[in-house]
Amino acid sequence: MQLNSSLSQFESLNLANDSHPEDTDLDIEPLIRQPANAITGDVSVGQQRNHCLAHQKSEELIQTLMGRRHERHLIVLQDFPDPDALSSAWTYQLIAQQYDIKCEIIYGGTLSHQENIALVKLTGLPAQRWTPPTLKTKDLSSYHGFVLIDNQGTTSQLLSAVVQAKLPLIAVIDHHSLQGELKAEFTDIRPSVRATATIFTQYLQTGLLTLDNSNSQHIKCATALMHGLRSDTNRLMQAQEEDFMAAAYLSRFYDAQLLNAVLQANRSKRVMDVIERSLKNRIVQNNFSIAGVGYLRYDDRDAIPQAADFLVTEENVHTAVVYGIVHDEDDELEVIIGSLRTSKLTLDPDEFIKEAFGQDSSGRFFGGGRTSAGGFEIPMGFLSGGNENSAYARMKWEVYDSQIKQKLLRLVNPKDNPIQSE
Ligand SMILES: [Mn+2]
Repeated sequence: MQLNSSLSQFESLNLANDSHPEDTDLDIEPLIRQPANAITGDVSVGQQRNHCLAHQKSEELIQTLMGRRHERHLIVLQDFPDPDALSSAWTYQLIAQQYDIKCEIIYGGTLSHQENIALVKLTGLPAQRWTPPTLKTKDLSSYHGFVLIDNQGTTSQLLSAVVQAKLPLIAVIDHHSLQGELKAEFTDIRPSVRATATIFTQYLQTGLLTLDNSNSQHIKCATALMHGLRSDTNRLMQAQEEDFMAAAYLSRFYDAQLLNAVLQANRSKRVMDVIERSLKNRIVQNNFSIAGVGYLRYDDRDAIPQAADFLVTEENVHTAVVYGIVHDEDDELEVIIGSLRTSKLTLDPDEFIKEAFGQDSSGRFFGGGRTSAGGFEIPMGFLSGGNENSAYARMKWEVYDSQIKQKLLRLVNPKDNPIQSE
């Protein structure tokens, strides 16, 4: 079986290094016989390091999963999961299944981007929405632990429930900057990698799961990974060598027609309206484009990053920030949600957002980011609701809008701020 053979490869490597250096070539041969190496023939030092790390992490993950056989786990995603998170979680579920571990993929918010809805529908991706009422019907003590993928718990409202139920954190696999101390049995956090899907594709390449072209679930999962990898790398434009290597590997399995169908999903009229508002309201200063879009419904939340994606395409703009007040169905709960997109290599979205908005009273940042993109969420607490009075609603928006602009412009037009380099 593939798993056993990959284990014995590690063992043989150790043996070779420890006691029989002269046999090294022979013993290592199966280990380095990977697709990427086979194709390129020669391998850069950096790539070799990546392969070592991927192998080491795969080995550690196998050990963790072996120790957790026959259990039930929850894979907790961010509230608004993206293709990178969804596809990576599905891959984890398929890997863990081989150890008779049953994983359920859950998220607390909603799938709001039309492409994400299409991805889940067209591939049959097994993700479940757990709203607060759903959570009440669940007996969390029937699970043995939880896993965080493409997030570190800071963007999920479900985290407090699993922590309260005292479920142990079994694994964290992510590519966002470190968000704080986490105690997990297995940790693979690599901020230098552009997509969590790349990390998972490397796991596949090391043999954690053997993809089979005649297995339709494998084909769909590989297609989802390809979509995740593309969407987190701005259609591969920000991809690096290891992301391309991962895409090359997936190209043997993915279904190009299915991917095309996912990408063809159209924007709703409400999303178009939000983009229009962002275009109308934007102010451009020092190559930053900043737009507040007012109130929008929870289900349309993903219009904000899409508007930011659009604003950053204007000439002389390198960074776009779009934000609005997102409310639930009964206007009870309101939260400021914002997105940053940048094409400026020296601007670190994580640093920028943390610097702009600071922390809440318990020391938690309002957001963070990864390469070229970031997001923030500021709860409105006591000021939530009361919008049936339109004068009040307008006034509330104006206050938040000015406050956010002040905080952003402090960094955009600095006298001596290190983040601004021009
Ligand atoms: Mn990601």
